[in-house]
Amino acid sequence: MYNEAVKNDEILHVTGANRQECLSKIRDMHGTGFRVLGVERKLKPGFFGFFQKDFLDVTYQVVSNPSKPVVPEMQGRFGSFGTMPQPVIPPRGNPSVDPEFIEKRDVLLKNSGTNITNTLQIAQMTKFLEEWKETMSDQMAAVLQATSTENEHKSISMIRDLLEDNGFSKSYRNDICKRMKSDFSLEELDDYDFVQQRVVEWIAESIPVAPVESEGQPKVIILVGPTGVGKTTTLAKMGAHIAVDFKNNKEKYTFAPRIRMITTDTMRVAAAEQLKRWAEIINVEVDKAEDSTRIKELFESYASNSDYIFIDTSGYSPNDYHNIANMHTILDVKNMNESVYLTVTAGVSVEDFENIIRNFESFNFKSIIITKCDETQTFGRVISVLSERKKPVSWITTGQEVLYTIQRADPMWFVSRLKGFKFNEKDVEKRIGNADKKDSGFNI
Ligand SMILES: Nc1nc2c(ncn2[C@@H]2O[C@H](COP(=O)(O)OP(=O)(O)OP(=O)(O)O)[C@@H](O)[C@H]2O)c(=O)[nH]1
Ligand SMILES: [Mg+2]
Repeated sequence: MYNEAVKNDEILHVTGANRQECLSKIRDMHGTGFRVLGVERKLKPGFFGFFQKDFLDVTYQVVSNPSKPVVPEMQGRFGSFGTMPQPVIPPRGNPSVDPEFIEKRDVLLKNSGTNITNTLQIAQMTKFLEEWKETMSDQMAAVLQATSTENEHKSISMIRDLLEDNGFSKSYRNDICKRMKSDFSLEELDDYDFVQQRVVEWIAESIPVAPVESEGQPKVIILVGPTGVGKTTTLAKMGAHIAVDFKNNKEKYTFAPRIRMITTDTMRVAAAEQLKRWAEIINVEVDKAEDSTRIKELFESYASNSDYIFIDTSGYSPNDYHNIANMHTILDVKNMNESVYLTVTAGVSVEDFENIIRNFESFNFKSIIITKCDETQTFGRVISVLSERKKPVSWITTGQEVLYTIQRADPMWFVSRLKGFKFNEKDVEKRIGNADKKDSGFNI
């Protein structure tokens, strides 16, 4: 069962104890007319998990012109057996010659100056360049992985698979595996429990968490983000929790917190109504503001008699540059000392999350709120992006109800939801210095 080449469209597999054996099997069947597509080490099931053996699974294609060199410096390793996986030309071309690149660059240069439209154009440009860079590094990673993972220590391969199951980005997975190779001795790698413990500690350490803000009188809190992520609901949750915290811990307060709510989502009647419905429950008025002049007026009249001013905004697609720029203008009020939070759902893909960060970057958001954490069980995607883009997370939300479904973000909350890892939570907590930092009330 593990020795035969199986035809599956044009992609074929052969398995064997090592690469040499696989390649000689392929040569026996096809001569030199083949191209290796990938090499994967797998585990042959044993009796109740015992006597497991690993084997190599080589994926290949039969080609009519096998000797065509693709990656000259790699040829020595594979030349006589077949050709290497062929790097695909990046779909959008090299930026130095790509017409789309030239066009975007010219528009940008023509409009040079610093206004929001340019900021968004720069975001588009950055996206394009990052995509290109990513395509190139994916190509390189595929080529390198084909040659390196077959010799990888079993613990590293197992962690690589676990990270993938948890949705971590390819670059995050590669970084962790690289660190394992450089930080662990062979004996340490042989101790899989030790390895898992340390890797979870690294993951916990990599999650940037925003500190609780203490400044600001009043605190002006603005939520921005794509459509339907839960901005309005999250503002209602924040307001409701301040009210509940006051009710439960009156000794902490000299007077009841004074809360105001403003919505800039004036086009949709339902949007203001939705916020009003929540606000009524905690006895808070909601004002509408269609432009920055109105926000300024409201801010000036509330500044001296409020503790919190919450500003809700319309959700826009991260690619709707026009409306995002408009919202920027509406929120442009001097001396408001606002804290802007980007709101994103936990189920977002790595690529979309990066795109959202890029296109909302111009709001200079302080931190990120991850909503709908109850709707997914895979948190590697958000951890990867928060860590790689160095964007701190401040809050998470976990349900549609307004009460008790918002809490401050804590790395332990995320790592305790990792699938398949065996580790001691208390030791991780000690390691990241979280053990004695317990939530004391609802501070925004
Ligand atoms: N499961 C779950 N649903 C949530 C959570 N937060 C909000 N929702 C739901 O998400 C939906 C959209 O919430 P809104 O608060 O209207 O989202 P929004 O970002 O203000 O939407 P727009 O203003 O249209 O951009 C509603 O059905 C909420 O009940 C959460 O933490 N978990
Ligand atoms: Mg809303």
